Amino acid sequence: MDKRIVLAQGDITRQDTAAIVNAANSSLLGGGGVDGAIHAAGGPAILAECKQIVARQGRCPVGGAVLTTGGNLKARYVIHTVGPVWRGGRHNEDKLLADAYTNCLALALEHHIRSIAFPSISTGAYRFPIERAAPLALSTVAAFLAERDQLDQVRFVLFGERDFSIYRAAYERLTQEPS
Ligand code: AR6
Repeated sequence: MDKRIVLAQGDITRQDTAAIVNAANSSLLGGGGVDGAIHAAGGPAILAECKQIVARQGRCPVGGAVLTTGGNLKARYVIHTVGPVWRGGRHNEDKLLADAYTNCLALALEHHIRSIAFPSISTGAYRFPIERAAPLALSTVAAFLAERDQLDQVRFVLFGERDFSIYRAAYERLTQEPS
């Protein structure tokens, strides 16, 4: 596994990476979960910029990503992405989840961001099974990093102990796989 990928247990709003990722919805107007926590901690400047983006380019598609200020957060930027809602696994959910991670990383590179923290996208309100999401998230990020050296760290910040141990197990499994 790429050593630039790091797992941590905690609150994404407290991370000191240059950018943190928000698991948003297409309206970009806020919500519960990570989205609510990020807007609450970052203050109104984030929502104001989200509204400008929606006025300019419309709602954010599933798998897409947009960048705003980090407002009052330690992170300078928030990258808002929209993961897929789990609908049984046969509605392109895997591809859309991978797109969400990849588009966040591509946007980070465009803005010369060298460190980024992800939550576990789609595995809360959107009900994507975390046992399936974890290896997909990790392998998608590893594949992206394998071809690029502009990023120093990609941190996965897992909120609960159970989420953290599922990601850790997936990380170890991917590490053992011959590459
Ligand atoms: N830091 C890190 N992870 C967190 C935090 C936090 N502060 N809070 C929750 N999590 P969710 P989704 C974890 O529901 O499934 C919103 O209403 C949580 O335990 O935040 O992509 C949006 O507006 C879970 O593992 O995002 C959308 O409508 C993970 O973050 C919808 O929810 C993702 O859970 C998006 O749903």
